[in-house]
Amino acid sequence: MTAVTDALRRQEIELPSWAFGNSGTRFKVFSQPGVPRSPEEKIDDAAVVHRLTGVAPSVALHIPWDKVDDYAALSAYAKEQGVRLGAINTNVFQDEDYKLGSVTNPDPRIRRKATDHLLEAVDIMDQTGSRDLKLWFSDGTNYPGQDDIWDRQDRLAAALRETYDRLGEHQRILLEYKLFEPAFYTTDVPDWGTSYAHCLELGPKATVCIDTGHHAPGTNIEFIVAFLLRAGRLGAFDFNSRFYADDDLMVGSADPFQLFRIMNEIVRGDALDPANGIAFMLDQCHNIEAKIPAIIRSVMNVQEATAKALLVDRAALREAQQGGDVLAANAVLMDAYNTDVRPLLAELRIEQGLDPDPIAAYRHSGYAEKITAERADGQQAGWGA
Ligand code: PSV
Ligand code: MN
Ligand code: MN
Repeated sequence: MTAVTDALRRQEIELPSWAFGNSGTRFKVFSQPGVPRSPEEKIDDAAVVHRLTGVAPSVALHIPWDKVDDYAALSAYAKEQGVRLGAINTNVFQDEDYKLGSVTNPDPRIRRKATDHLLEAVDIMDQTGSRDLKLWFSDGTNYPGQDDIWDRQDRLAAALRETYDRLGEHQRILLEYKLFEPAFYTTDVPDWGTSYAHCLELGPKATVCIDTGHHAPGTNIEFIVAFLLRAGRLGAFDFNSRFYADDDLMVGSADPFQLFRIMNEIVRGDALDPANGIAFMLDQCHNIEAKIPAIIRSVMNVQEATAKALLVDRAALREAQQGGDVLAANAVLMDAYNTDVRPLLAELRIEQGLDPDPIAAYRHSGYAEKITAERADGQQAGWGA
C-alpha cells in the first residue's frame, strides 16, 4: 500500500488558466460572479485549488489571453502563491486573418504572422521557465476542393520545423490533435497518427498531447495512450469529459471507467511520476457550474481514477493474461475499478495536513464570497472574450 500512497503523493495535475474565466457555447457566454480579471487573479484561484488538494502545483497560460508585460514577474508572483507556471498555449484561432487557417493558410503573410506567434510563445517560455509549448491548430477546410490537403501538410511541417528549431534544450512541443471543429471537412491535425508523424519528423523534443474530448465517439483512447507511451511520444493529456464532441466537461464525470482505463495504461507504462515527463493537464470549461469547486472536483476525479489504477494487482493480471484466462484478467481490473478509494484519499489528505473533503473546505473557506465582493467589475479575456 505504501507504493500506492507514495505515487499518489507525488502526482501532479496542471490547471488551465482559462478554466477560471467566463465561458460558454457558440450560443451564449454566461458570466459568473467573482471571475478573475487578470492573469494574477487566475493564478490566485489556481493556488486555492492547489492549497486544498495538494496535487495541482502548476498553471498553464494561454497567450494572448494571459498577456502581461513581464512574464518573469508573473512567474515570481505564481511562486509567491505556491504554484508555478506550466505549459504555454498558443492562440492562432481568434483573429480575422485566420479565417482560412493559420500556419497552413494559403497566404504566406498570414503563415508568417502565425509562426511568429509560435516563436513569441517560446520567448515567453524562456521568461516563465516553462518546459512545454502546447500547439493546437484550428486549421482545416470546410469544403472539398477548398484547398490542397498535401500543400497544407507541407505548410504545417514548415511552421513546426521553424518552431522546433527555436526550442531551448529543455523545452518541448506538445502537438495536440482534434478530429473536427471549427473546420468541418478536413482538419490539418485531426488525429494522433498525424500528430505522431509530425513529431517523429521533428525530433525527440516533439510529443503528442491527447485531449480526451478530441476523438470520434467510441475511439479507444487507452490504446492510443499505450501506443504512444511505448513509442516514447506521449507528452501530455488535456483531460475533460465528453458525451458528444468537444464538450469540455469535468474529467471523469461522463465516463469514469474510461478515465480509469487511461490511468491504468499510465501506471502500466510507469508514466505517472512527474519525473517521467507526462503532463497531466485539465482543459475544461465550466459554463453552468461554479468554476473553482468544479476544478477541485475534476482534480479529485483524476486522483480517484489514479488510485484505482494503482490498486490493480499487476502480478495477478500478468499471470491471468499469460495463462490466457480472459475472465480472471478482466476480474483483476474490475476489482480495482470497483474499489471505493475515497477513504484512502481522505486519509492521505489528512496525513498531508489537508482537509479530507476539499470541496467542503472550499465552501467553508469564504473564498467564493471574497472574490465575488472584490471582483465586481470584471471579465478577463478568454473563451468569454
Ligand atoms: C479547442 O478545441 C481547445 O479546447 C483545444 O483543446 C485547446 O487545447 C484549447 O482549446 C485551448 O487552446
Ligand atoms: Mn485541449
Ligand atoms: Mn478542445
